[in-house]
Parts: sequence; C-alpha cells; structure tokens
Amino acid sequence: MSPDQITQVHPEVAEALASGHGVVALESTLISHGLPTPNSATVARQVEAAVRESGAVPATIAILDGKVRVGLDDTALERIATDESVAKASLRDLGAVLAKGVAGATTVAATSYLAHSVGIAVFATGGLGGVHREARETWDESADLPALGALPVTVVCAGIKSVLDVPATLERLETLSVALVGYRTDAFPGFYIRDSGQPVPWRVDSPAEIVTIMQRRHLLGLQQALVVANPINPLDELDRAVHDETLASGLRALAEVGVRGKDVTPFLLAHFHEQTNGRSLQANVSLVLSNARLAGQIAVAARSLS
Ligand code: PSU
Ligand code: MN
Repeated sequence: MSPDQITQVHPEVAEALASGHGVVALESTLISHGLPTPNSATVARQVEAAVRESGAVPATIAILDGKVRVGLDDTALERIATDESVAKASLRDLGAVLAKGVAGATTVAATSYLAHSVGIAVFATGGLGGVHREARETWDESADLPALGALPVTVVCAGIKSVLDVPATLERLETLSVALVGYRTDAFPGFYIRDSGQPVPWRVDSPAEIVTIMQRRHLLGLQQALVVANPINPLDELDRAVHDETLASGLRALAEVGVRGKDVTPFLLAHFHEQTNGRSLQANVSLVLSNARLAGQIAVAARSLS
C-alpha cells in the first residue's frame, strides 16, 4: 500500500493546493467531541463557510473507512458530527484507527500532522490543548504541545482552553520553541474570555504581518508551529465570574466522577455547555468561526509566499 492509497484528498482541495489557492485545514475532534451533537454538524458547515468567506478552501480532516480524508463531503461531515462511536484520534491513535477501519476525529496534534503531510500550511481550531491544572499529580499534558513543537504549521486559535493551566502551558510552548503571536492584542486570550491574564511575546495587527513572519520562519527552515492567538469577539465572551464558578464546579465533578485521559477535555467542555445554559456554546462557536475567518485571510495572503 502506498501513502496515496491511505490518504484521500477531496478534489476541490487537491486542485486548490495544485494551483496555489489558499487552503485552511480544520480539525474534527471539535465537531465530534467538543460540541454537543445536535449543534455540531451545523457548526461544522458554518466553519467551512467562514473559511470560504475569506476566499480560501476549507479542508476538514478526519478518518473514515480506513482512510485519512482531507476535505469532507456533506455525508462524511454529518457522520463525524453525529456518530457517537467516532474515536477521538490524536497522533498516537492514527495507525490503529486506520487499521481497524473505525471512524476517527482528529485532534489539533493529528490534524496538524496530516495537514502538513499534504502541504496545507494554515490550520484553524478553537482552543489548543495544553497542561492540565492537576498535571503535577496526573501528568496530563496534551499531545498537541509536542506536536506543535515539531510541525511547521500556522495554527489560529483563541488561546488554550481556559480549563487548563494557562501559565504552565505558555512555559511549555516556550520550551518547545513554538512561535506565538497575539492578533490585535497584547494579552494571551483565554478561550471563553478575551484575556487570560498572561501576555503574548509578540503582537501582530494584520494577516499580511503574519504572512511575513511565516515567510521569515520558512526561509530559516524552522520546524515548529506558529500559533496565532485570536481573542473571542468581546460581545460573545463569558462573564468572568460565571466562567470561574463553572470551571470550579467542573473540576470538582471531574474528580468525583474520576474522569481521566482523553475524556477530560470533552467532559469539561460539556460541563460548561450544560451549566451555562448554552452561553459557553455560543462563545465556543463564535471563536471557532472567527478563527476560521482569520485563517482564511492568512491562507489567501500567503499565496504570494514561496
Ligand atoms: N478546541 C475546541 N474544542 C475542542 C478541542 C479544541 O474548541 O474539543 C479539542 C482539540 O481537538 C484538541 C483537543 O486537540 O481538544 C485536546 O484534547 P487533549 O487535552 O485530550 O489533548
Ligand atoms: Mn490529556
């Protein structure tokens, strides 16, 4: 079996890549595990539409029927959004998910790897994984971090999920030499909230500025990711008191139920969606759409690169 046989690039995506048109990779764990099922297919379509609004072609990545799919048709997208048996697939799961022929939704780590392998340079998500708050006891650190330390992709996100230990994650990103810029902000965004209380090392104010940084990094042959941290629209951010209260109860519930490993992040996100009567869902959708739009603008501006 050759690599081509295991990866199926959607014709529209293949054509866009061949002609140097802007392409934006999108992850699928967000659809399958990050958002509640009745909303997720609609949101996934809206995210693709947001990329198109910017003039780029969306390529949602997932694994179906023993193949990596780069760019999903509507049936495939619906399946990832609604099928409860879809596995959360990080980098280490890819081989098994493909071999067993089960459906897999790719995380930031897995999507970055697969996007890079087919030549897609720009990727949009909601919030990165990172160091969990109980990491001193649990050693729970997302596989997103080492993956970003080894893959030269540009990832647009709203910071790291606020359920995590933000300062510890920023330290890890620094150690891994992952480049970090704040988009029109000096503060590192906190996913549901605009300001995590931590600074960003560099601020940028336009997609063109981001593309210039990408180009300089490319010329140097740097192999780490560039993280573009794009704060949530101020109208959609969560009230800080509500956020802190919900997080505290979520962490208590986590300990009580004894959730571990890859279920931790989906559990906490679901807790937020339930406890805030959909306010956190609205925030999550808003920030993903905004990231998709910005990633589209970057991908279009990057066409002149190389
Ligand atoms: N962003 C969201 N919702 C999500 C995720 C990101 O708005 O559900 C997913 C991403 O796929 C990310 C994963 O890679 O959560 C991190 O999971 P873990 O902490 O188990 O590595
Ligand atoms: Mn984990």
